Amino acid sequence: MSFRSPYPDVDIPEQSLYDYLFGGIAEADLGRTALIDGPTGAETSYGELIEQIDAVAGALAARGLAVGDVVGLLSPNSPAFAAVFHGILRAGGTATTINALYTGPEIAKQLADADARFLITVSPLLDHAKEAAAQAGLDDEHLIVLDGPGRAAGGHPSLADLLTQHAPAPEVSFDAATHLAALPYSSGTTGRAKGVMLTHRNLVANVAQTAELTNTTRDDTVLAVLPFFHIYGMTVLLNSALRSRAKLVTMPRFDLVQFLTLIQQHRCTFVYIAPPVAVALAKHPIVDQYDLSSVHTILSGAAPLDEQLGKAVAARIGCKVRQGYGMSEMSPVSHVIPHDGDAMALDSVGVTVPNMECKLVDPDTGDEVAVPAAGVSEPGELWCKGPNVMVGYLNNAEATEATLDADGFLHTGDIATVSADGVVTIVDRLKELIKYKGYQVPPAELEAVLLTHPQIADAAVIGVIDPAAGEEVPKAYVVRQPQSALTEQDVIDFVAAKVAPHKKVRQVAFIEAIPKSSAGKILRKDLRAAN
Ligand code: 4UW
Repeated sequence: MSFRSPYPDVDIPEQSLYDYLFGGIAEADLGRTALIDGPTGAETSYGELIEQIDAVAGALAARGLAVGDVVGLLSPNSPAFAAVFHGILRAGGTATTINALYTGPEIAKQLADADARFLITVSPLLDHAKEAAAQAGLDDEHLIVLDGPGRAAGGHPSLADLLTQHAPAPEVSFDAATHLAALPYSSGTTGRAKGVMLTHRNLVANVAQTAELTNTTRDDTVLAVLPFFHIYGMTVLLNSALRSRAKLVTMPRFDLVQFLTLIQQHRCTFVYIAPPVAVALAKHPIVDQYDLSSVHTILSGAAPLDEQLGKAVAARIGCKVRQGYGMSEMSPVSHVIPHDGDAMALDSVGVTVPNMECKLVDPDTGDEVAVPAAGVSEPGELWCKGPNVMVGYLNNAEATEATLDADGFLHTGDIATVSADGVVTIVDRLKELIKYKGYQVPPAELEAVLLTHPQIADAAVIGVIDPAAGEEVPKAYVVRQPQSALTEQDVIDFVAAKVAPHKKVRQVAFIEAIPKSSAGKILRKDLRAAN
């Protein structure tokens, strides 16, 4: 028995994301502030943002970007990110957004897999970007450094070069229902990171689906600390907040003092976070030194929020705390506690968004779990269908088929319950994915790194809860080669040198053999049970 949103379906216009967000902008809104660069205070109005988007689109097209070409975007949050992201889409390109903490080889892998034609970055990341561009076969003309000195000064093309080129935005036409807008990477339920194919329609739909439930209004000032490269920041900040004509204050990375200072200084009203920020807000003594009275809502997502923690934040800041749930493969929001959801438990993820159909399926039997007439259902894997669900993984029919079934349901790999009134609670994770501070850590990737060590015979990685921090961390089970004197710290250091900081192995255990099925699959359940 499937269940749907308690809210009526909404209209999803057949438009490009640019047309949907900016096409109908009121003349009076062009002068409103769209973005404030947190560190410098520099402001960009909606009118200026649109001009920049058009100029970036024109300059990229003049440099040879064709409809359907992929562009890598590797940058921390800034107003320029917004102009470039939407400029790529405006030119008919597809943005593959890359984690700014990635190592050179990690960036190169994504660029090569996505077949990116350009890489756009910032000068602090230039070393990694150059290494990656060289590995992916991109020459200097195709590496753009937003804040760089520019072509005239002998550097790479810069944002100033693009903006002063004054090339008109190209006339492009594509089908919003099928044309790819964004290609974020996610490991999904198993294996390594894969390109998640999201169309213009997917991204337009998710803004429309969430608009009435939780989104910001034109009176909001939104702190944009969640990274724009991740689907959560991309949809709720770059798309939803801009569509509602709110004001975004960008932060390049999380820093508690800067976070609190910017809220106080700009009187931020709406703050999207992941659970580790909630821990700081509930517990850190410094929070009391700031005036956070402007905040009316804090929305947490990307990993489970503890109910007591959420309540502590609400009491301390004096605001509403809400939780949402999503997945890159759903553009991402499928569930959220709405504005008026005060009665919903904070450890629930609220109700299904409009235009989506969901069901719970027993992973052992394949039977659908009944939605109860009263009380709460049995747990089951959450399956979701709707206009925000990806079209598939790039060049990976096998992974697509394993995740998206013939009826169009996406198998999330999360275990949930649903109450009689449609409130969903995520209770467990079936898939192998680990979340560290809301970031994805694909175990398969770390296992491949571990196996390159000459003293490691076999390895498996799972997520465990670190009792001190109360959060999930990656733990490696390692089988040493005979006579190896490898220590736990050696293993941690070896992986740390090869991956982005959030993917570090944080615990190690040496064992005799990795438990495996007769088909050779790692029995992660057995490892989890041993913890
Ligand atoms: N509780 C438990 C949660 C939760 C969760 C996610 O990196 P991805 O692909 O995507 C995300 C997206 C999160 C998100 C987006 C928009 C939004 O409004 C919101 O809430 C405010 C959250 O994280 O990882 C997807 C996986 O992350 C886990 C879950 O396993 C999911 O499949 N996850 N949110 N609230 N688990």
